[in-house]
Amino acid sequence: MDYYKELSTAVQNGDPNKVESIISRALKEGYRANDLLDNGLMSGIEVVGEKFGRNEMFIPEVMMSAKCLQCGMDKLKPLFTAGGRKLRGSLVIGTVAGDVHDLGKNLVSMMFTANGFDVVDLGVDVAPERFAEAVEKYKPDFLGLSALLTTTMSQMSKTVAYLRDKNPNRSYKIIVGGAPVTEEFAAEIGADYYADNAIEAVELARSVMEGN
Ligand code: B1M
Repeated sequence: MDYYKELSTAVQNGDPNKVESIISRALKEGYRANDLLDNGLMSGIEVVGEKFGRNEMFIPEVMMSAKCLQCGMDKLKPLFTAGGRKLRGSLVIGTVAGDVHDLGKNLVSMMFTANGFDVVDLGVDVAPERFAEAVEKYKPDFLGLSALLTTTMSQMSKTVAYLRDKNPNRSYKIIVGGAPVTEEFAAEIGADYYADNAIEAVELARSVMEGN
């Protein structure tokens, strides 16, 4: 039984119940959560993205596929959570203004939580002022900004500039990520770090906290 393919197809078809039942079966048979995420769920949403880009899928269908991905991530979440671990640090995270894509951000949140970080998730479409209020209130070690659209990358830049103007000596580090974001862009806008994916983001945060 190729559970990865089945899972990918269920995401493409927008069938959350099927996603849940395939994951249950696969886990019983010893499949690893990480592999089900990468080879099944993510592979399905990639195909959806390609079809969406070619106008072969439309927003209502894409939203169902997104729901499937979130459902699958929620089902796998307990397996990423290592209970009783020492708290390593804290993160405030959000998707920048004008952007409602939240699955990547949710995945980053999930991985940080699973690795013992305290996470405050501000949600989507977050204005620079709200990020500024949150870092003032929660005093995190890291601020994570996510953007999925080329058109909202400028909001990432505006947010970093706004935070710099508010507090030129900020103590927290800014991590940026999302499909259109690059390492060069991160450096250009004055973010501290770029991470390609959720695991890379948490690994780099951990190594910063450990002083490596
Ligand atoms: Co949108 N969408 N969408 N969409 N959508 C994309 C991004 C697009 C590439 C599709 C395409 O055309 N092929 C395209 C963007 C083109 C561009 O700008 N370059 C696009 C478009 C155009 C749009 C609209 C403008 C469509 C329209 O209205 N005409 C619109 C914009 C709405 C808005 O935000 N204002 C729109 C709407 C939507 C839906 C609402 C239908 C839905 C979002 C639902 C939701 O998020 N709850 C949606 C979806 C699902 C997608 C695709 C298909 C999947 C995105 C996703 O969730 N991927 C996407 C195509 C694609 O990406 N292949 C597409 C899974 C997720 C886990 O990956 O978010 O990339 P991702 O996160 C990755 C990394 O990027 C990284 O880690 C994760 C992996 O571990 N990462 C970080 C992300 N944030 C990070 C932060 C970090 C570190 C790493 O540190 C802080």
